[in-house]
Amino acid sequence: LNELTHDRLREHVADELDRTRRRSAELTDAVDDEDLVRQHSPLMSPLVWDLAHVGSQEEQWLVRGVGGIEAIRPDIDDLYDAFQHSRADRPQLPLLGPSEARNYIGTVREKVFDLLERTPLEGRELVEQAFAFGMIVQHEQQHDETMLATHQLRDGPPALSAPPPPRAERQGLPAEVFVAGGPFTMGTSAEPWALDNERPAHEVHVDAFYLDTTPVTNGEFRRFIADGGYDQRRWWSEAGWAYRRKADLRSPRFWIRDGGRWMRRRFGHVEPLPDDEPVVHVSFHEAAAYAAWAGKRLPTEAEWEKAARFDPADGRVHRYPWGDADPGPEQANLGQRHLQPAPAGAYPAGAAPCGARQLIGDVWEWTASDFTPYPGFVAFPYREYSEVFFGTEHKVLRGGSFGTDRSACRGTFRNWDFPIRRQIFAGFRCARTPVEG
Ligand code: AVJ
Ligand code: FE
Repeated sequence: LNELTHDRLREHVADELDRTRRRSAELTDAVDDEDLVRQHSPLMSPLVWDLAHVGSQEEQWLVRGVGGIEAIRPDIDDLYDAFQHSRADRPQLPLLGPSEARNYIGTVREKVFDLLERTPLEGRELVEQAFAFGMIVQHEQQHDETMLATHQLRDGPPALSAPPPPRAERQGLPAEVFVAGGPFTMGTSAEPWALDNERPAHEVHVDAFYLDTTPVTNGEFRRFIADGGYDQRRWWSEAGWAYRRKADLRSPRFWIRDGGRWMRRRFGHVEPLPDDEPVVHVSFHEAAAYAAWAGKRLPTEAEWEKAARFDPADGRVHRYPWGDADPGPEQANLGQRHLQPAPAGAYPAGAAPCGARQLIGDVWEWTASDFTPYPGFVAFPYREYSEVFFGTEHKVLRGGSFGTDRSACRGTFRNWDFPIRRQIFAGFRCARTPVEG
């Protein structure tokens, strides 16, 4: 790599840090100080916690860890350690106030830019050094999506706005696409900003399957409700039914029954439920129950990734459904550009070789898979990032949502959450095993 390349990489990292910080500022400048320190839901931290947490991690991983620079606020490490305090307990902590938090993350960021200036970003260490900065970008972007979910839970007048997503032409689109059986390469060893849980690349055999061309829509989900889906034990797993009863679920979160019709609340607006939009704010259990009712099932994450990345034309996997180019506004609804999913069938330029659409962006998609390590997994940079979450407690979600940044979303990216969670921007699509004979 020549000098120019190093400078370009440095410039790219600096741009990504700036772009990300602007989003964090937009999400937190949109409301007043009282709103920033308030807990809008026991499921979420106050926004001011996320803001300072992002700075605290940046101080610990980059300023101290990579830079070996003297600590700025070692006294607050514990306050912003997600493992020390549950989200529900965070409002009671002696947190930094809004202006203190803003000053603190600004000070950390100045040190990071000094560090970026004098970090060689070359030779053997290049990948590791660039990764540390990339991880910080992704971490802040993930918290920006979490803060967006907090906005969705917040009561009161709308604070955020964005233009509507593009329309869709669904006519002539088949309901399902076919993916032939055979091996493909799952995960990655090459993607420079891939997190530990996406590594390493390894071969996986997947039997032939059908996959829904688009995510399941509100209109389709409405039919499940109208057919008594929430009241019929037979569509639900044991854990799903127990949760359905305990939480008294009757519809996706934020749906409102208004006389004879369905409305939904979205970032402070109450509006008619759009039938053609992918359903969002459903738990894994509701997704699995719908799939059973439809005579289908949820895809495994291997199936999802094969549909998204494998191109039978060249026998290779690609970074995204459309190829190896970074996502742009033509391919996918990412990056909080629109504050809702685009109608099912949108983004023809983002279609996968198998014909499936909207695998990237719009809504996170629940898969049937538990969050477990790939063969050859090595925890990096520490066990608390992914390893401590492996097991049967969490289900994998794929593909990112309208709230996910492109830096934290790719064909190999794995998100995870508890199967009862509904405040995240999660929907699903169904899969089906071909009947033999
Ligand atoms: C990957 C979205 C499940 O929000 O708990 C943020 C990302 N990890 N800070 C989360 C994360 C540490 C993580 N998820
Ligand atoms: Fe975090």
